[in-house]
Amino acid sequence: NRPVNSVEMKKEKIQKKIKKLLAVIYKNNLLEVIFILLNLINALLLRINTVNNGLRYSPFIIDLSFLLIITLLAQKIKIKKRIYYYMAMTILFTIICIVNSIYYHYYSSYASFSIIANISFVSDVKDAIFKNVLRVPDLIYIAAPIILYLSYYYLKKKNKLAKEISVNKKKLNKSVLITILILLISGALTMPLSSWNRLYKLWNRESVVMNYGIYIYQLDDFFQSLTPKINSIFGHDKSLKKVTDYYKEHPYKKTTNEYTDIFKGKNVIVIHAESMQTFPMGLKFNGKEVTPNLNKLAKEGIFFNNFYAEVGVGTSSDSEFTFNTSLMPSTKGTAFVNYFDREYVAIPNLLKDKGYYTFSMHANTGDFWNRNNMYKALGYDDFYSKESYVIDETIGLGLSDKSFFRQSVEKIEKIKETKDSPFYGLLIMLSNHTPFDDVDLMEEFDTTISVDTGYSTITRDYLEGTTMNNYLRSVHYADSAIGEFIKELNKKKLLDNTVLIIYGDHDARLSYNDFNLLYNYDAIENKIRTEENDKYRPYNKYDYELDRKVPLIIWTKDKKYNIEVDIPTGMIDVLPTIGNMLGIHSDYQIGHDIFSLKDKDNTVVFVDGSFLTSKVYYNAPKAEIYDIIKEGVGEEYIKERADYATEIIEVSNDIISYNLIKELKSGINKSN
Ligand code: GP9
Ligand code: MN
Repeated sequence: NRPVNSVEMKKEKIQKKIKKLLAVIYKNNLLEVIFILLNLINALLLRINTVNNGLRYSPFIIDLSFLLIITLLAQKIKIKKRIYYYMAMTILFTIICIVNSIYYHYYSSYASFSIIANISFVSDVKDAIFKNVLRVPDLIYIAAPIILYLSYYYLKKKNKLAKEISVNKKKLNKSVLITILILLISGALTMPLSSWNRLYKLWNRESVVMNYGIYIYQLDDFFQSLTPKINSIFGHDKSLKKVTDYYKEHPYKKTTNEYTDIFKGKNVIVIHAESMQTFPMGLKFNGKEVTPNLNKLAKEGIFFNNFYAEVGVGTSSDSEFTFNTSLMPSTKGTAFVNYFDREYVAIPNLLKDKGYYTFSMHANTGDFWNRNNMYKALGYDDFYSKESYVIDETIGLGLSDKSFFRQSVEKIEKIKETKDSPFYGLLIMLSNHTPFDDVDLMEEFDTTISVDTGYSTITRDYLEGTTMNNYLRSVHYADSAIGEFIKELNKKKLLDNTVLIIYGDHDARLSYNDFNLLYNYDAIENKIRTEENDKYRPYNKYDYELDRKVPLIIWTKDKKYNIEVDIPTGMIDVLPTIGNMLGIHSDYQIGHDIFSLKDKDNTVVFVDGSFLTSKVYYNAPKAEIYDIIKEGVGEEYIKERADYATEIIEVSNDIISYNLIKELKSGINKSN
């Protein structure tokens, strides 16, 4: 049967080539193939056992590439000795799988070197192993090193192990490298863009394993756990001096104002409003407010209308960090993830010292942002995370805000009944989280505009298809969840003797074009207004950057304190300002009590060194000044504040990296 045309000839050629390649592999690399297969299966089993995504393409391909690289590294080792290397690697990978498998069933997340290195954790692990010891799926991975050794033994006996490589080594290595590259590119193409960011931030460990597989996750975790340790080896003395000098120059001085101690001894409920910005509070559609509940609270309480979250890559967690400690967030990693084993002075710690019961409630896994661990350092007595809630209605990332609040009220009621002390509780919302596109909550708010053209009324769904549209509906849902929560609290008499604090944790990363459409849409013409139009609302890139504002509201049921504060205020100012009301302070707070500012010209610092005052916004990376009051400010004004911005960023970084609060505290104790 001779081939009749060129296609078949080509086919036969390829078949021959594959056969030849297989023969070469069979002769030279049987051990490698078995090694790769076994560890690939283990990684797959682990994913089936944990995230249950055995069929996903990218982690499979990345595991394969990773294992190919491991075999490439073995090429430097003598053929006879390679089995030791492969055995050692297989045992290591098997341990990684077993530990993560056990860990996952206990904590719903993956193990981390930095967390395992933490002593207080060891007893938990013992607990985990004890509770899980009889689970067969956690031990199934052991088969890999056993099979590898048996195969080696068998191959050796049958004389099928390669004694000497029979092909051009360089050529082989090159083709393996090309294969790895192709595999990696094909894997990358199937991954969502956000997964790259997660690999770097490592705040959502589950998603990293889901996209990159267990081996890359553990490698990533290893280096990330090492970074803060390496950072804190060098430069300690210089930093200690800088920080000590800073506090000598800016010591905490008690000032009293009309708000001092007004809430002393009261219960505190803090709502962490996910991605809640300030601008929706000023919007109405068809006569209906987007955020009627927040608007009401703002009117009846103390409303900071020029308030900014000062987050870095740690987003939600940075907000919590800065709110509670009055330090800027870390710019070398994330305080919650990389520096949870440090000492901090935080609102929960301070109130605990005053006899409060402190807790946090959040219906996501406790491992997100490493809250499980960081909360111990911040001083929370208890953390009611996902396991404490019945997931009976989900939106976006997890339990819906309405259900979360419903269930939380019951818990707070119980706390009030059983604890003989005032309480401080943080409630972290979840539904209004990017990408804001959960269909269930979409139908609730109509964002169309109706205009009278003189002849008829036309309705324009002008925001249709934009993230802005989804965001506003999602915000409306979150607002109504807050409204329901307050109603329930009131019913259960939980608002008496209680202060409610609400903050937006960071902006929602909406686009400039979405804002411009929102502010400059001409419904009659059905287009966006330009500068030539009389009704054009000026909106430049700095107006856009300043639209990142988030609300901060302090409210009590008696509506005794109602005032709107337009002084630029940052998250860092929360502890000094609210602390003054609660009768607490931190010796290390860097922010200011807004009600004690002499010239009312506060400087809000952002993590990239940019800053805002009531006169200017300064964009540090671009070194551009946006003159808000259009009166012009001197160079000195900018320089002074730019230096201050750098200083407080550095001081905060040093405190966090070198665990300086611990040292400063013991210094103070010594001098006392
Ligand atoms: C996670 C939630 C969201 O539990 O707080 O975090 P974010 O993505 O906003 O940083
Ligand atoms: Mn957030």
